[in-house]
Amino acid sequence: TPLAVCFGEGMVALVPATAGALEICRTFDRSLAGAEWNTAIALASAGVDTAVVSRVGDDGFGRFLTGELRAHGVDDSAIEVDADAPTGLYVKELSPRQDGTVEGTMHYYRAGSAAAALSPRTLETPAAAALLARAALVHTSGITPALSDSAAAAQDALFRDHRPAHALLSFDLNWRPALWRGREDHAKRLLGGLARDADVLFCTRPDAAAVFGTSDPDALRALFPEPRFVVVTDPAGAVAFDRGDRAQSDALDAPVVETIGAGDAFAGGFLAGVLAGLSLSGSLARAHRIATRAIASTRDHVD
Ligand code: KDG
Repeated sequence: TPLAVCFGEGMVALVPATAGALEICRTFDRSLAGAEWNTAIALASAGVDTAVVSRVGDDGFGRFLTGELRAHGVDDSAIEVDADAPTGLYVKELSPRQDGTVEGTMHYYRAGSAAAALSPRTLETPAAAALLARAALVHTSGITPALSDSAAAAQDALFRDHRPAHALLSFDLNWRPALWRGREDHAKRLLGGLARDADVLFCTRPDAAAVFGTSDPDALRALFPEPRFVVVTDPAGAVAFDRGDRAQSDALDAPVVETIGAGDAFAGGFLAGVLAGLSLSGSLARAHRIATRAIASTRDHVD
């Protein structure tokens, strides 16, 4: 069976038990987060053989995260444990909306985390090199190069010197301006280059507008003719392109609680469809089904 390898930072998310300002929230649920890790869990839950290449701290949160991956059937053999730096953390703030859903805001506690020390060497460890050598798919996102210069160098290596010869390289734009403060122009150029060099590009309409200057799927396809797949999403649905093919789909009519992590699950479902040889619309349908599970709770990953 084809192997998928996801590359990026895993984090613990602390999610309040009830909506409201953080100054009044007393009880938090600890769960796994991190875009590429959420996608890894979605891929595994769709039946794909999946591994994560990353780094965590030698601490309880790091052991919790790798345990969660294993519980979801994801291979954690290429996750380095850093004795000197902590596992990344974020706190989600939940603000009630008029329509009964809640809006999540992310507060990061990740500067200097174990994953910020990702570097090209991470890809050269025997465990990571072995996984990459047999990967059919490698997935990463625009969050990883924001972590540090060495993490950006690692991602650059993944796209060039260490690019697995026979794997599809998948890139989710994941625009996180909070991680790029004061370096937005540099970030947009960098992310544009990565998007251009990927085989699969995922982006939301608002992220595409912010980074590429347009949210129109056909204009984005014109900007990125090279990747075989371009997938543009918004809460109402998605448009996907594969060579000459174009498919459009509506989001399922399912309960929405909170949407952070939905895009990661969507990417996992879509990529599982591609690996299984489904049609473009078949892959979109699979993506919507899994994303529906991610938006049904305040957690980021699918259970
Ligand atoms: O897509 C959801 C992710 O954004 C969330 O799990 C946290 O990885 C994260 C990030 O860096 O924002």
